[in-house]
Amino acid sequence: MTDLATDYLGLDALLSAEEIAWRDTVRGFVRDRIRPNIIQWYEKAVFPAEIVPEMGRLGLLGTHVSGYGCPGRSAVEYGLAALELEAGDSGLRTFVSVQGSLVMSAIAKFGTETQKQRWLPPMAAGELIGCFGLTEPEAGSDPASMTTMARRDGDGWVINGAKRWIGLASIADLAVIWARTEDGIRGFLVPTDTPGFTATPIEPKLAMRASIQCDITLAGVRVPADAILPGAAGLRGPFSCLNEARYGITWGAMGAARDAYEAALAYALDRRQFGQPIASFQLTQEKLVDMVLEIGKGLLVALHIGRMKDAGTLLPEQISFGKLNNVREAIAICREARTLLGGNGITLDHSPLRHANNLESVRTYEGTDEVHTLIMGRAITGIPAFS
Ligand code: TGC
Repeated sequence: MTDLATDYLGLDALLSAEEIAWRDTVRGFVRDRIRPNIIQWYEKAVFPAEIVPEMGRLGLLGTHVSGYGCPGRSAVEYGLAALELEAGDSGLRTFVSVQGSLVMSAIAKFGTETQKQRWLPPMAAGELIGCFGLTEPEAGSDPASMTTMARRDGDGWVINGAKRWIGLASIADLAVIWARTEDGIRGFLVPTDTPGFTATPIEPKLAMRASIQCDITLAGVRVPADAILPGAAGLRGPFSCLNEARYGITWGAMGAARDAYEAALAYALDRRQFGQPIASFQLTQEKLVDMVLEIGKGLLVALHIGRMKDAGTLLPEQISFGKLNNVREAIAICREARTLLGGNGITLDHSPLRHANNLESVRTYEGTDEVHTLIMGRAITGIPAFS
């Protein structure tokens, strides 16, 4: 492969030496710890919990949270980590997103000093795992319609309800549960060993097989008064956390796309049909070039959005641009990459279809294509068209 094959636009020139070094560190972790095992994890539907402390030591958990033992890296550095992790597998990037962007950022943004000191250091170290309970069986794109209730009871709260599609819940130590109260939607820190809390993995799945997504039931779950996140009132709280995760996806999806493209390119250079490498055919080159175009554009979008995030100028509506565009293009790239692999592309020996399957989930969670389209539609017309 040529230099242009791996970085056509020379985008490394837009990164600092420190950013490149960090990116390469994460790339090395993916090469050594994820790539050799991902086929087995994916096939057997195993989340490799044993690598969580390694991720903590590397600084992958709560990457851009500051203080309390967290790495305190920039948004661009967090994005580069997501890019490399998702080149390995979306399931592993999803874990890092749930832990850092959703759970740790909820505590860092909205928690008390005591809550931060109690939970953030062990979560950054990968000693404790968190999950984020927003989505419900009947409230997916419309979390405002959630029915999980928290009512005051003596000096504490009692929570009743159900959550669905909650990453890592069955192995989590702590759940951030968003619930309706008489004062609107509030967040609660619920240790998962609290009586009445049950998490059940949703199986079997055709995507995200190296990760875990669960149903949660909350049956009379009693938590003390200080379990509430005092800084979050209303949907603004969970949506602020979703911004972080959606931002990471903007980068991560391009990692999956890049890996699928590189797999297809290597295969096309090697695979011979009609007496020549299939990379020599015009139709093959067109497919590869289309992938390079969209990966280059997607990475530029991710980097620009990351630089705006670091500058403090990024609007949530601009994150929708990145999430919508980059996941949509990534899934198209992965599917097209599979076509270059022919029948061999449907085996787990090759990554494109695994990535494409994973991206079906990524396309849906953290806001569907439709939700992000309508967020952008509202931003440019001033007219909400959600209902
Ligand atoms: P809307 O009236 O627009 O807003 C309500 C309040 O929230 C504020 N807000 C935001 N704040 C920060 N960032 C954002 N992105 C925000 N979006 C809205 C808004 O300013 C308002 O604040 P306030 O103070 O005025 O009350 O609310 P809406 O109900 O009309 O929103 C419509 C819509 C469709 C945009 C929203 O509901 C939405 O984004 N829906 C998609 C939900 C979603 O992405 N769900 C996926 C959850 S993923 C998950 O739970 C975990 S997946 C990972 C895993 O566990 O594996």
